[in-house]
Amino acid sequence: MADVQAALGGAGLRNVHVREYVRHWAELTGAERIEVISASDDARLIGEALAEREILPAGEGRYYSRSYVKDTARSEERTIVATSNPADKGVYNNWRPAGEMRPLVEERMRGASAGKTMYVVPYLMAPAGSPLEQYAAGVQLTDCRTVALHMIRMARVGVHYIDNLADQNSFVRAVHVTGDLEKLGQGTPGDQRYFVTIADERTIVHFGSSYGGNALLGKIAHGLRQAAYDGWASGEFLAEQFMLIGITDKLTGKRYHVCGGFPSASGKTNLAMMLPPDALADRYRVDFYGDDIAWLRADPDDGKIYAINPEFGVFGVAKDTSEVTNPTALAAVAPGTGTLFTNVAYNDLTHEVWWEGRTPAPPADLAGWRDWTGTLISERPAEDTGAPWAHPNSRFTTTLANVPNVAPDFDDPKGVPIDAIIFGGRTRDREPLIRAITDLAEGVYDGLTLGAEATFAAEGVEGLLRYDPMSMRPFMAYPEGAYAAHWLRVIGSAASQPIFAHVNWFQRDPEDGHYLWPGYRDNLRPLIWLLRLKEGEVRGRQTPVGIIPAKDELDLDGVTATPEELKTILSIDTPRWKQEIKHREQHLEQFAGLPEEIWQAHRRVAAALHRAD
Ligand code: SPV
Ligand code: MN
Repeated sequence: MADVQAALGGAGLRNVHVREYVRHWAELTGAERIEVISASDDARLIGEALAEREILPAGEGRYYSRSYVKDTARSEERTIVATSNPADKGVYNNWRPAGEMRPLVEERMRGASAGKTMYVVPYLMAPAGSPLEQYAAGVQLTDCRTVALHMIRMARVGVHYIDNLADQNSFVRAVHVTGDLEKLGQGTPGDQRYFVTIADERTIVHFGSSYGGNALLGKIAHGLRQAAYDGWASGEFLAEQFMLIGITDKLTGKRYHVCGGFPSASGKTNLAMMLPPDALADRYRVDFYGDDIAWLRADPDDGKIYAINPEFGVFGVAKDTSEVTNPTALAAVAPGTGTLFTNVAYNDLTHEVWWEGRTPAPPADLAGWRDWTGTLISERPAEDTGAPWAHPNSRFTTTLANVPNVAPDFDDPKGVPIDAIIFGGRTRDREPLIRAITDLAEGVYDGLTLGAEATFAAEGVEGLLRYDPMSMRPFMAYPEGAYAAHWLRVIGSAASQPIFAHVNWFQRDPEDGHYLWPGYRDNLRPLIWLLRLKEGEVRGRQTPVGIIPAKDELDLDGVTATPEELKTILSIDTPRWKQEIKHREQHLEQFAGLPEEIWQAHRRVAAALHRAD
């Protein structure tokens, strides 16, 4: 048994509530040693992990790890939000009673860290000094060193974050136990994994994984699920799966900030790290704040909505990251950045890494290359020759400060004032390049009906989108009706309202399927139009589903799209929208207690479409 008090005392951790919490879980999990971690321990932990071959060198100051083959992504089916109030049950939060879940998880965690070190990771999911700091402190316990290394990159980690709390008992208790990964029946009816946020006790208990959102508890479990619940319970803020960028007009000196949600595979990280297209680079600068989470609050002093990125790093999908799609991400994982790669392909001899889309073709010389499972590429069985080298959910983990265009004020505790909130899903039809929405209820309605094409055509009815409200479907922590009401209340309390917009970079030609818009850097153009619309510099064209750019209002200098392509992406397909509105109605009907303002917004849009023929 670990000598808990000696370990905590040695680390200078004085907070008595934290000490009691660590003692309780050390005893329950049977951990052999306790070690308190601060960010300054990184080099030592890296050295130990290299010595144990938990990670491998991947060039100067970069590292590589492989996960267990059945532990490669978040598991939505095994993720639960529990509370003691049955009224907290929503459609997507997978609610279960706290009293039922706690013993189930504890039973699995009991003795499961025997022989291991339990790392105590005190962290803050906010820039220090943020007005939301009281919701940001947490202490993750983990029995996996690689998870501790990831936490140091993804959150602000250090004992002082937890010892100086105004309310010493106000921290999230986040317990992670890996379990015996080979015996957990992942994906079978006997699946042993449980990823539970007991939201009304501010306690997170995750058992049965060491990967991503299942194991790095600051990010998704605290930064989204727990924070969304806290934001609602306190009435103070929203926690959303949003990217956050700054756009500076160098001519006028004005700075704007845009945040927004995108379902997975809809280009959120590429947008967050975007650079301006060459033709606009003299006039505009784009700054990176965050690619995955934003907390939003109304500031009583100036009546604006402010956003922070509570994270300290980026846990980005490696697949398809290249000089063309995202050069800033490549710079952020360059030698010397301390980046951790997981489940990409790795070369034993050269220590290089590679993933699908990194270069048009895989390395020609196969010597030393192994796929994400560790199998030598040259020895893969014939039936596997076409299989990807990297897992599709392989990742890079690097800090925000490594992103070359990180905003100079990314660490500002106050956050940045938000001018626009955007939503966008991958859709081959119906959604134009951009449509702006100036009414709050219509903006929230648009977020609630955000959808993207289902990945597998067989999954759905023709033309039916997979709805992902505000891109929060996997992270919803309380009922959707209350969620919509909370949005209306928080944003509605601001004297100066952000403008909303829906964007779509992925419209295709119905005949040959080619993309009608070049995307990537050129996505800055519709955003600039949106900000100009908000400033009253352009007027756009009103349609039943929002304002779209009038011909000549978009700056298209250097864009290769043809006039026909532009015409399609800047128009509304009314018959398709009439069909869409029926799907939306069914989608919204699932949500009990949806505010009347949202239904009114829906009916206004439906009536406007009906009139447009
Ligand atoms: C996501 O899946 O949306 C992520 C990665 O941001 S994970 O942390 O694994 O949830
Ligand atoms: Mn995410």
